[in-house]
Amino acid sequence: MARKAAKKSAAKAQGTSAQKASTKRKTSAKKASKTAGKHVSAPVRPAPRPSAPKKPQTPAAPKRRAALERTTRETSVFVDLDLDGSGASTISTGVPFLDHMLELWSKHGFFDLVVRATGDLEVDQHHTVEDVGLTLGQVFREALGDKAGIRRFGQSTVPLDEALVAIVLDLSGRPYLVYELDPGQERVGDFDTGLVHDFLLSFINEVKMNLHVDCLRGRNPHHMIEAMFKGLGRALDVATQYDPRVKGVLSTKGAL
Ligand SMILES: [Mn+2]
Repeated sequence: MARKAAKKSAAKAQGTSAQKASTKRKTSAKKASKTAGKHVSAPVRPAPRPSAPKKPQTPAAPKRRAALERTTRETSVFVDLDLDGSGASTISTGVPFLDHMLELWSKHGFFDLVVRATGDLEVDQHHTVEDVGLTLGQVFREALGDKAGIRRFGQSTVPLDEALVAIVLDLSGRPYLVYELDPGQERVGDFDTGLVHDFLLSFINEVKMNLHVDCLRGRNPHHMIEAMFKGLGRALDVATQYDPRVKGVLSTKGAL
């Protein structure tokens, strides 16, 4: 019974192929014999090819991602960072204001970021904020790799209501911070605003970068600090992007 059905469908397929051949001379005999024995509906089409494993069209850019767990007697910090992300983040440092700022930084830098930190918050927030900055800096530096092909410099001026903050930076290999942001208040909620300076110092020392922060104007410290973190994310996004004109590292010294 099954054999009969197969024969019938084979005949049908051959017939269809033959018909097609008569109208379209391109259909080869080889193809007709291939389709014979299979149940095919007219018109005969080449069977979809099994999808081959996808290969990158061009040589793949190096994956710019790094992760690190750093534990001391004061804190334990885990950071996972992808420089070529989408801006997705999962952040839990025990300091809600810092979580808020790192989320903004990741979003506006298009960095994928995971931060998990536990620290001696019973002492104060200083160790935790500083060590998150330090670990993030180490991971950022590692993810950057040899800095070949990147723009190196970045800048961004970001407003938030009345606040306006300018960021200029250079992934130069030389740590230097100029921080001209006076929040005018010691605290935002329970967050010590002075810790932003400490966070940035830890970060830039590990990344080995030059960073200038100028708060051009502002009244509300939350706004000023938030504009600073957004601007830092944006400027780092610019500096880390590849420029096809940059061959090797963008330096007359040949090293960054
Ligand atoms: Mn906010």
